[in-house]
Amino acid sequence: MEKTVPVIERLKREEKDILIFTHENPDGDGIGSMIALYLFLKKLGKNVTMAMKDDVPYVYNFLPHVNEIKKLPINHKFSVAILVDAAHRKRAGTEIQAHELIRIDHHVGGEFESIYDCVDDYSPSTTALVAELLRTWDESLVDKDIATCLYTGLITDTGSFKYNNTTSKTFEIAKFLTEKGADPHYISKMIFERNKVNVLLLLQKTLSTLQLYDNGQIAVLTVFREFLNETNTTEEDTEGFVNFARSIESVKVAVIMIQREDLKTWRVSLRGKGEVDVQEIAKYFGGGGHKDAAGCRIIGEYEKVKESLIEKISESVNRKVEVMR
Ligand SMILES: [Mn+2]
Repeated sequence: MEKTVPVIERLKREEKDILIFTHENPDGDGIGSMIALYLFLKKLGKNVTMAMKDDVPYVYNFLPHVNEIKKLPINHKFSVAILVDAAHRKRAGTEIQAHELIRIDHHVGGEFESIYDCVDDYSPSTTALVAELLRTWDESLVDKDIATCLYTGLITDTGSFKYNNTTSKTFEIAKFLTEKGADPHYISKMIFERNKVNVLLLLQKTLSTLQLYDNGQIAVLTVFREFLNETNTTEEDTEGFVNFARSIESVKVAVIMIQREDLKTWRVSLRGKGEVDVQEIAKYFGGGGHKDAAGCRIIGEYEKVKESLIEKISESVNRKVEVMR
């Protein structure tokens, strides 16, 4: 893919230190992209470090070489830093020091900063872009560990090939990675079948908050801080909960509001089903994402925050109906 060529040429030239980093609250796509790129560049003898602000979430602790991920911030200025799976370096949640920035991402709304931006918002995942990049560079260096990391991001960002970002190209990349040693059964088992009982208890409490609006077109779930305390779980354990709200037949937009430690900030995740562009809604509240999956942060009192969200979502849902008529 031609978009990857300037990045490859730039990295080939790099003889000093390279940092690879991803966004805070990292997911399978961010971590998978980061480790895959790290392993590949290491094989080429590059001086490379991978780092992020948060710990590796439990579900991704099976990935190869996770223990080599360093903690951000790092008090050192790198020659070049590669941001994966985020539109802006601010998404790292902490300061990054580097002379030059490369971006590999598939989010909508980032600004192009240089020719070293490998951004394609049609790509199902950042790992799909990284797979293309590594294939273009030197396919023979893609081994089982690298393929495992890339396959992980591909299935987590496509909901195991269920979301509308899944195309024949997605399966083509999955085929390539499987041929390189990624084991689909093993990876799915590690990600989706290692739930802790506490997480199910948290899910139970969260589902009890379900509220429907606009004739069942909008579903809202809430994770109050006390739920996390009572079940001895963390915010990262709520990953995927919003999909239960989305799975309701009548629902067009599903929302989960997660109360942060300060009790007044709400981390909001929005999920669509192809009809309503939830990225637009998130953008209104200062966030971003994709058409079917987006997020934002809102500060305020619970009922008021919820009300303003419902109002905005309701506008989009009803506008859609009008257009369809
Ligand atoms: Mn992603």
